[in-house]
Amino acid sequence: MACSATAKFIQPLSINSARSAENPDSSSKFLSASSFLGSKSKLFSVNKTASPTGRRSAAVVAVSSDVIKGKKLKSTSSVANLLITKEEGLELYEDMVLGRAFEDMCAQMYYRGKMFGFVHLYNGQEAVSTGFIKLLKKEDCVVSTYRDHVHALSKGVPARQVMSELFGKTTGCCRGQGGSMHMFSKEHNLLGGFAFIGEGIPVATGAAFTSKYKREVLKEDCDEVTLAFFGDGTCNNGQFFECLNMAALWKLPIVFVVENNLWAIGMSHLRSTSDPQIWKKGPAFGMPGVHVDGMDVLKVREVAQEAIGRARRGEGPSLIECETYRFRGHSLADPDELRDPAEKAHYATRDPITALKKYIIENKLASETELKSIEKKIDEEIEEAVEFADESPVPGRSQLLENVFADPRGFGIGPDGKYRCEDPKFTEGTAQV
Ligand SMILES: Cc1ncc(C[n+]2csc(CCOP(=O)(O)OP(=O)(O)O)c2C)c(N)n1
Ligand SMILES: [Mg+2]
Repeated sequence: MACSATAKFIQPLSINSARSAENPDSSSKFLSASSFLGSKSKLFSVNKTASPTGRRSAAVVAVSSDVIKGKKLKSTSSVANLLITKEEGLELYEDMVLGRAFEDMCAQMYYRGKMFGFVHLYNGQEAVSTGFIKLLKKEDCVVSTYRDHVHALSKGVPARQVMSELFGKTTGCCRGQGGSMHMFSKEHNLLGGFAFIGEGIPVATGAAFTSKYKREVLKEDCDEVTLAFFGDGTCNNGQFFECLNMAALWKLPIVFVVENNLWAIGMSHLRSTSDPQIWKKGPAFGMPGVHVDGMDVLKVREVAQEAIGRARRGEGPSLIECETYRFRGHSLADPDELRDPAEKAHYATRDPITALKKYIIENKLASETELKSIEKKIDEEIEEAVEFADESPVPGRSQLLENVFADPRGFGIGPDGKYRCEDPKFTEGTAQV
């Protein structure tokens, strides 16, 4: 039978030591015991038909930061993987609070008319950005989507530069020419911000190819890794499959990070894809596929550590499906009337920031007061970012044609050597070329 052949092909993966090789069924236990996954039952019924043997979960890597509390793990290497120090805990907390506070401020500024075009916020998904990006080196690359502000912040682009970009000001990270969906910073190796879905995946694959080429052909000392972030809806797009193929074929140092927030605008993930378990597409191309609770930054971090390490060691790509949820509408223009209030309420109880805070306090990594002082510091940083953006100048008209033509002479620049757009009559009627 075709389905059992498929089940046979999907082999257990070596990406994560927490998935027990001694107990191959532990992954299915993890899934069924999990209080997570609002979509769990539906996902399961879909897969019962696809794989009646139940072997479909063989490649799921079950990771659990819960075990940290009990410290009951026998393998010391796994324990070492799971533990976070106070400094690490506070770094994760600060980054997630920064992402959340920044996005909340964006909503305010958008409704006050300070930003233009579509603005897509990241609230609820912070554990994914933080869990992955805080493990990177500056030289590593990140490729994002239109929901990109928080990836930029996690990668170290200063909040004032991101806010200024959103305000369309010259002090923004793209000098005001990109806006919300096109964050880019050469200095931080943030390669965008892409408005077309799936558009960033080939760019990320190319960046990973560059690293491999530098290392293997040019013999440079280069172990850089690229992270490609994209959504569940994007996984139905051809570029996703083409890039998985190339990445596996050439063993590229890349991690494909799917932020499965269960929705693509108003289209449910379960209604739009033949097999909702996206992680399974990894093994189909010969790379590890992992499903992780994307509302738990420690679990995400653990999986990320393995995948990034694997890429850095030259062992090839991984596909990580982080199941998460966005707490706001698709964009700030979306009234968010399609999603079931019960589903929203379910995920609201799983707020990744509240969960980390609880973990930090319960494990005595830091006190409530210490966390409050981080929140206060972030609030000040965001206020300062808004002031900075507000006071920054708008780009000059001549900037309109920069980065549009390799040589703007003949179009943007007239015979007198001046930018045509500087002529006050430039926008009256059709400019003569
Ligand atoms: C090539 C292309 N087709 C269609 C769109 C319109 N579009 C914008 S967002 C979106 C849904 C993407 O959903 P998902 O990948 O799950 O990301 P999320 O918004 O949930 O983060 C679509 C279809 C687009 N931007 N690009
Ligand atoms: Mg989505």
